[in-house]
Order: sequence, then C-alpha cells, then structure tokens
Amino acid sequence: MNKYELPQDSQLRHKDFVFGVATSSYQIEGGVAEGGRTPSIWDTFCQKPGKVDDGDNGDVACDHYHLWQQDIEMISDLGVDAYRLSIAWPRILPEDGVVNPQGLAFYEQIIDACHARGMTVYVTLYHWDLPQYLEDKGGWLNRETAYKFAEYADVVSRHFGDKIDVYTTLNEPFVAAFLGYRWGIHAPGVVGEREGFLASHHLMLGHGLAMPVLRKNAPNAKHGVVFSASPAYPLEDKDIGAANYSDADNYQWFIDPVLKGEYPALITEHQAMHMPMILEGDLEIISAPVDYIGINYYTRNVVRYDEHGEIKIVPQPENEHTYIGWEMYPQGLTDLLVRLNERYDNMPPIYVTENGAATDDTCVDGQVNDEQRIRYFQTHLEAIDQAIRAGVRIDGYFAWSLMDNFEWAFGYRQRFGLVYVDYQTQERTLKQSAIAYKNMLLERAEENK
Ligand code: IFM
Repeated sequence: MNKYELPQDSQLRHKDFVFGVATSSYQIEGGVAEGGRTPSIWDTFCQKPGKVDDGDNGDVACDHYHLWQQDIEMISDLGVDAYRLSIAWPRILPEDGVVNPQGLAFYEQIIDACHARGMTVYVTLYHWDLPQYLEDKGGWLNRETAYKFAEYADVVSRHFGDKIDVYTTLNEPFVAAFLGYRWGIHAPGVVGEREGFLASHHLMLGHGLAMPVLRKNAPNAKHGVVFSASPAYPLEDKDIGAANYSDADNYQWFIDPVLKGEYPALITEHQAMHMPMILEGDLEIISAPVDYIGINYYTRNVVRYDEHGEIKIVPQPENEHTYIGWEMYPQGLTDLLVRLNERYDNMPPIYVTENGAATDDTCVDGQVNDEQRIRYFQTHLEAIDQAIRAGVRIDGYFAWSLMDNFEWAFGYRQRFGLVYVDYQTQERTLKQSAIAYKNMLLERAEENK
C-alpha cells in the first residue's frame, strides 16, 4: 500500500481536519549541555544503571538540536498541517527563576520555520523533562512544583503569545505521575502508591494554575491538556468491575478532575489511605475550561480479577502485537473515543494527539518496509472515522512519531518513527509508512483544491 485510504465521505478528508506529526524535546533534541540547558530528571535517571535498556540516554538522541532545520523541511515535505513538539523546561529556566533567552530563541526559530511553511504549531509545555533542580526539592511530590509550572507557563506564553497556535499544558500525566512516582519505571524512579497519587494531584494542579496564565498571555491560541488512555475490557462478565476500576485508574483519575471537577469515587474510596491532600479550591482550579483535550492511544487492556481479588492485565497472545509487545487493537480507539464522549457532558473537541506503533525496522538499500506500521495507521484512521460517525467530535490526528527517537526506558531499540533514524550517521530515511502518509495528504489536498 503506498497510501492510506480514507473512507469515502469521511470527515478525515475535510480540509479542516488537522493531520500532523508529533515529537517531544528529550526524545529527539540531544544537545543536553548546550544553549544554556541544565539537566532534567531524565538526564539523571538515564545515568542510573539498569533503568534504561542498553544504558541509552538522550545526550545526542536525533541531534535535532543541530539538525532542526532539515527536520522541519522534512516535516513540511510530508505535507502535514501541523507539527506537535514539546519545550524542554530546563532550556527555558535553567535555574530557578532565571530565564534563558537562548532557550526561547531555539524554539522560536522552529516555530517560525513551521509557520513559514504553512504549518501550525502545537506546543506541549511538559513532556516529562522536569528540571533536576526542582526534583531536588521533591519534584512533583512538592506542591510548590505546580506553582513553578505556572511560572514556567507564564514565561513561555508571555514570550510567544499567540505565535504558538495550540498550547498543551501536560502530556500524559498518567505516565509522568504513575510511571515516574508510583511504579518507578520512569524518571525520577520513585515507588509508592501515596507518592503516585500525590504527584498526579500536583501535576493536575499545575495544569489548572497554568490555564488562566496561558489564556491571558495567548488569548487567541487554543489551550488544553493531553491524556494517555488504554481502555479496559473485562476478560469475562465477572470481571466487569475490574475493567471499570482499570479505566478509573488509567485515565478517569486524570480526566475527571478537568472535565467533572472531581476525582472518581472508585479510586478515592478504594485508595482512601493513599489519597493526596486536596486543598479547598484545588478542584475548581483544575477544572478550568479547556478548548480541547488530546488523547494518546496505542493499545487496550484486557483485565480480570485474580484469586486474591487483585486486578491483572491478561495478555492476548492470539492477537497481533507490535514490536514493543502492545496488542494492536484499533477497535479500542473507537470504543475509547465513544466512551469518553458518553462520560463527559461538556466534552470539548478531541485531538488524537498520539497514535502509532513500534516495529522491528531495518533500512535496506535506503528502504524501510514497515508493513505492520502501515496497517496500524490504516486501521486506526478507520477507527477514528468510526468514532466520528458515532457522533464524537474529533478535530485532528497526530502520528507518533515523526522519527525514531529515545523511547524512554526502552532506549533506542523501539522505533516509533515514520522516518528511520540511523543513530550512527543521523541520516533520516522516510519509511514506507511516511510515504503512505504523504501520499494520503497529497490526495486529500488535491480533493480539497
Ligand atoms: O514515546 C512515547 C511518548 O513520549 C508519549 N506517549 C507514548 C509514546 C510511545 O510510548
């Protein structure tokens, strides 16, 4: 297949539906000690033996810090409408209270280059690279970090204002809080139930505190937040309760406070002894209206209760999996979008801000035949079309990721890119999946002429 086929009469064919590609700062930039940047929690975490596969780190990554011009050119050549990137907090505020003009300038040239090529820019303020100096004071376990986040949001949005088309406060607070502070498999590597919930509350508070700041400084931009979600399915009917709980823990815990102004009772009751201190007014702050929410979808969870009443994820070996070991389940994306739309009365428009697959890619004679990724994108685009037909408002889709990059605790072994990166030479090669994206976008542009 050399192009994705969008269903006939699909909203996805409409010129206003946004197609983009996404990246994040630590995963692609490198240049960790350049331009005035100071370490983030990921620089520190990568140095701890055994935390990241093969001992990889983001020191060089895709060297985007130096190769950004050719990368923006490459994004533009794909014909996308938008580029979703993130800003590294320790490039902007390398020390507490100290603004680094070089950091702002680095992102400004990227934003300008995107605009010059007719692309809009979606900027995430927090894609997990917390300055280490804040972690040294407790990181997201410290309520003060939420206020520091709002200050950082102020610095960025005062500088860029409406030049950033769409602001995102946080990317995947579930991962930042639970993988980072509950299960310890991401930076900063803290383990503890109480800690996970505390960090999550402070992240959400940071989001809420930043919202009015962003609105004031960038009144014409859109503002929102991005969540990861793996919808749960009960293995058998007797496991329905397990699936409900899994959904509450996996995404409702993060989305409910924003869209309902409360935390889900399933969790507050079940985890009563681990609940964070929620001050009066916190939920009001967190539930400030958002212009959109972003949803990142990769896979689903099939769950059951074990003999001790604990909830277990049940592998589905008979179904297709991607290289990272995640089940390929496009129906889960339709179901998730429909479930969200049903759960929240005041559902703002949704962007699917990430979706993609890690496959076992090799580059042979300048070609990467990533057939599984092509099927992944094709079927997930169809899944979005189904959700739209079921009445969900979805305004855009961002492929994760533009190019292979540092896949956190999996290091460089897992390749999520549309573009293959040779880490020895930093050569970029469009995979077949990228060519199919480009051809689809070309065809759509023709149709919309
Ligand atoms: O690479 C990550 C990204 O940083 C956040 N969402 C999931 C992707 C794949 O794991």
